[in-house]
Amino acid sequence: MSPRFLLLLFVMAGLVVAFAPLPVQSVTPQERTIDIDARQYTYSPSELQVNKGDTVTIKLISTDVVHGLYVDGYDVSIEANPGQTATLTFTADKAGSFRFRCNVTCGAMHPFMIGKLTVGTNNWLYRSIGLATLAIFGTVISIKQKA
Ligand SMILES: [Cu+2]
Repeated sequence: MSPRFLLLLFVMAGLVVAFAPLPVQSVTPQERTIDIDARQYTYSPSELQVNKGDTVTIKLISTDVVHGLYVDGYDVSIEANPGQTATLTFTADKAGSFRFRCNVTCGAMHPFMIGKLTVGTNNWLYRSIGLATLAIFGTVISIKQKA
């Protein structure tokens, strides 16, 4: 095989690993409980990652004034009183990136109190493992060809 053909073959294999749709869902749905601290004007954590199909329970703990949490796209919300915990449970049945934000006016910077919920499978993990394996094979073969 010519080196050029081999290179082409590896590039194509790499593209398949990176972009081919996976026929099966690679993770089984889980129940997740996530504690979120809310204070003026931030959530902690502000980035949530779950898998599609997961049952997500958010425990919103407000540490100063009344805060809310509304998830765009899912249209669910809760409100937590100062020093108290509010609980919201929903099924993450829509994949994608969704903003969640405070829906209780809590002060001057209130509109900036936002976070991100990412609902997806861990495909990228498997794909990056696949790409790494390909890269190792490619390196080994190109070394052998030079020898
Ligand atoms: Cu607010």
